[in-house]
This record gives sequence, C-alpha cells and structure tokens, in this order.
Amino acid sequence: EPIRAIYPGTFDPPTNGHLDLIMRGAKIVDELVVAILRNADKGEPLFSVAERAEMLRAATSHLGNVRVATFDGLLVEFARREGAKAVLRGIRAISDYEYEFQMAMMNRKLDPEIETLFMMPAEKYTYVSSRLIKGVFRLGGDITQLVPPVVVERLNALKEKNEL
Ligand code: COD
Repeated sequence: EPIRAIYPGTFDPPTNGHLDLIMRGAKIVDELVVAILRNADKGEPLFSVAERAEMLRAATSHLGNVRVATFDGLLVEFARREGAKAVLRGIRAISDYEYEFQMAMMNRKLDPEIETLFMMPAEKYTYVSSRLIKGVFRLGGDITQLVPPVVVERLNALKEKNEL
C-alpha cells in the first residue's frame, strides 16, 4: 500500500522554505499532497487559493510524486479522505514548536491514526516565512533567493497593478 502524506498550509505565498520541505518529504513518502487551506484563519490573504495552487504547481512540476490540492474543514478529515497516514510539518525554530505541538496533539485527539511528522529545512531557510517575504517585498527588498521564480513574477505583477 503506497504511503501518502499531507503537507498542509496557507502558502501565501509559497517560499523556498516550503519547497525545501516538499522536496525532503517527497523523498520519503510515495505521494505527497500539498494541501492549501481554503478558509484562511490568518486574515485576508494576498493571493487567492487558485493563484497559490498555480504557484505551487509550477514550483513542484519537476517532482513526480507531489500533488497540489485544496481543503476546507478539519485537516484530519481531509487526510482520511485522501487515505493519508501522516501530516508533514516544518519546524524552523523553537518558536514554531509550541504551535506545532498543540496542533499535532489536537489532530491526534481528533484522529489517533494520523501521525504528524516534523522535518527541518536547510539552515539557509530557517528564517524565511510568507509573512516576512510579503513585508520585505512591499518595502522594495530583494527576495529572489528566498522564493521560487513564479512567486517573484506574481509579486511583481501585483506591484505593477498597485495591488500590493
Ligand atoms: N522552512 C521550513 N518549513 C517552513 C518554512 C520554512 N522556511 N516556512 C513555513 N514552513 C512550514 C510551517 O512550519 C508549516 O509546517 C508549513 O510549512 C506550512 O506553513 P504555513 O505558514 O503556510 O501554514 P499554516 O501554519 O498557516 O497552516 C495551518 C493549517 C492550515 C495546517 C491549519 O490551520 C489547519 O490544519 N487548518 C484546518 C482546520 C483544522 O483542522 N484545525 C484543527 C487543527 S488542530
């Protein structure tokens, strides 16, 4: 039976930290489903779910066992529907730990069959977050080393339309 894992997130926008984790995860499972939450709990997103899905698809098209999907409602229910045994999450620093620990335990309470796996990104991405990328880009900083090219293009397009 193939081992499938879900890599869930907001991905507003996807960063090289996310991609680093996707590549690491794709090496150890048969199929990795990158799942974008449709009802953001982080306020108004910069990019629509469709735009985030397109960016993630473009950035992962070289990985044969990665699929991009969207979900609503409980993560564990989506994981169950997908036949996934595991949820993959990234830990960048101690500060991520508390939030991740609570989510992992709550998800275990909701469905004891689904395990949360944690992986660490390459050191050069440990300080990268979608929030900082948006902030630095708005102020004119260079983020080209920190996000995939498709994200740079989309951010530049928003800037040209004055939608940033
Ligand atoms: N390097 C490595 N990992 C990174 C990096 C980086 N530079 N940046 C982010 N990550 C990791 C994050 O730690 C996370 O694991 C993942 O990448 C995605 O990041 P985000 O910020 O896009 O995702 P979140 O934290 O907003 O995702 C939250 C969920 C959507 C998973 C959560 O809200 C959820 O499951 N919602 C559904 C409702 C539900 O089931 N709620 C109960 C959960 S207890």
